[in-house]
Amino acid sequence: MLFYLFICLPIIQVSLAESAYEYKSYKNYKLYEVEGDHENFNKVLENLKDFVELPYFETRNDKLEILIAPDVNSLFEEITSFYDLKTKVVVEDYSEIIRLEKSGYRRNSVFSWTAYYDVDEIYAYLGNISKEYSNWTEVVVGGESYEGRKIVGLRINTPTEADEPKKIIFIESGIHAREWITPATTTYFINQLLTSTDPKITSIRDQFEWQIFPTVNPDGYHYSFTWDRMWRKTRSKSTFFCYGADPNRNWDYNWLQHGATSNPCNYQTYGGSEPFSEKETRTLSEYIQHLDNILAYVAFHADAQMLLVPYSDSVDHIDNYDDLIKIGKTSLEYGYKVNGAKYDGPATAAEILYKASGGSMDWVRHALGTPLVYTYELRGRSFHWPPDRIYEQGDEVTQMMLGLITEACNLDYC
Ligand code: 0X9
Ligand code: ZN
Repeated sequence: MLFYLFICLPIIQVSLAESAYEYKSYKNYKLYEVEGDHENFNKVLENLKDFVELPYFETRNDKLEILIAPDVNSLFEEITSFYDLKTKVVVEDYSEIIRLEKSGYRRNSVFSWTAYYDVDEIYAYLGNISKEYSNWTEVVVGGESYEGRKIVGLRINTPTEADEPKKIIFIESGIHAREWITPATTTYFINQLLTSTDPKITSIRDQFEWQIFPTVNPDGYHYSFTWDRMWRKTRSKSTFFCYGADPNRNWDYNWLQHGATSNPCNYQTYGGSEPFSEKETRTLSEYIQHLDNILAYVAFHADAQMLLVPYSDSVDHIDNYDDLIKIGKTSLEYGYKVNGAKYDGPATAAEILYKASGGSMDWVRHALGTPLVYTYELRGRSFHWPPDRIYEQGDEVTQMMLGLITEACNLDYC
């Protein structure tokens, strides 16, 4: 305990000082891109990781992206220069991005896709829309959070002549609190399924039972919305001072093997005290386990702009890998036609992103044998996406889902 107290102290001091009374501003935090030897990226991170506040870092496209607090700036410059790394500031003042993001246009109390909304507002939208389409939609509860919130989703199941129950398409989104674009595009997609007059969209709506959960980490999302924009984890209490576990490292498959840490004070990838230690993952996994006949499990993340297939901690290819790739490619082609945005993949995370164990996608595939399992990493920069452009990714996701289903049916999965 003393050990954690020691390593957390500087981090705690910063966060208490800045966020005890108001939304953490991130004033003068700089987003850096670092180029050079990868081994040296790790050395820089090793030097900083447990001693200073690091709200975000990730290696992407051969570059390290890292957000640096003003009081760490000179130390960071010193260490990177010591390891012969080239640094470039890509965002001068991170608080400016947050300010713009929060100033999205809200039409008088009508839920829309030109602003970001807190979890209660998202749930209110689901409640309202389910009343509007009460003959074939219902609000469903997929689990519960540490702070006692429900994990609320929408079930869409239009009437059918067939005797057989429909296959289910399950959508999980918002497992990482700060990836705000994912609940926004998921609700956008719900709206498309319910209101679009495009026969292709109404046809996929009618062909399946949909279970769509826009924010499966409601405490974390609320915290990110009201206290700390960069919060990723749940909000369970781990030690006197450290909170939350990474809900995408907490599922019971190869738990803590790769890309996760057992340090509860780690801001990003603490895997929890044991598999399913988090109420969110435990209750949601129980809910999913009791659903019959899931054809596809789709998880939405941001913002690596790629499509991933299981497993995330191995480069081995699973038995229907070729089909998953073919279906994934068609999905990306459909998405590309909307705005010309090119995604990496489809591939395993181990091949194009990094190895990470304990994610929902891997557990679903391993424990339930669900045939089609994907993680979409949507677009953005360090989890930000302008609110007035949510519709772009909403339309892309709609088409990507259409492409996925079209190709899956071509290959006889439907
Ligand atoms: O690290 C993650 O959990 C995901 N990337 S993110 O930047 N959104 O945090 C990648 C998830 C890959 N899938 C699994 N690990 N199951
Ligand atoms: Zn994520």
